[in-house]
Amino acid sequence: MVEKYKADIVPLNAEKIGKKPHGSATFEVSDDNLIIDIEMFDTPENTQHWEHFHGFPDGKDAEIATEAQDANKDGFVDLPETEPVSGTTMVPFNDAPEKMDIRNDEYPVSDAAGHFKYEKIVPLSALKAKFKEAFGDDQLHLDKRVIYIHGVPDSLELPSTVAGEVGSYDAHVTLPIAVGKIEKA
Ligand SMILES: [Cu+2]
Repeated sequence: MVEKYKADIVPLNAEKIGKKPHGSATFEVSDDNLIIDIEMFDTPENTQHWEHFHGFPDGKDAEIATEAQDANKDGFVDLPETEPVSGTTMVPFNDAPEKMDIRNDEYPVSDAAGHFKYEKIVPLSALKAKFKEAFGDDQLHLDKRVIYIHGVPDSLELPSTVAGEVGSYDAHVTLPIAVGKIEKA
């Protein structure tokens, strides 16, 4: 049996970054694999874009962040500000999602037009084992998750009120630029 999920991905922080990143994602879950397809348009060009699904380990339904989540009113919705509605970073869409290694440089890079396409076949049992290790649940619950696309160039000036530093990566890497609710297709 194959379960299918999809997400329409809409811009976040568009006014501040001067781009309106948008796109779509599909997820196909079979017995053995999770097949992921993500395509994005109009992202900041020539930039690596972190992308993940975010959610709540306790099973609460995650929602997409909007301007309303700009708690400190600095004009930016940064990564920490998404957490009350979207939960925490869970699974990366990078070279090896099943490793659940969030902090690396193995995410897609947009071309000169701001386009990128990400396709990955993930071994589901490995991912579920790792997911259980991290969150105590061996089910991904994709229909309770949201997908985030992050990343603006270092050259974009961010006020010091924009948070989101993760290890050695600063808020440019983690700034959310687009988000979509994952739903059963
Ligand atoms: Cu993320």
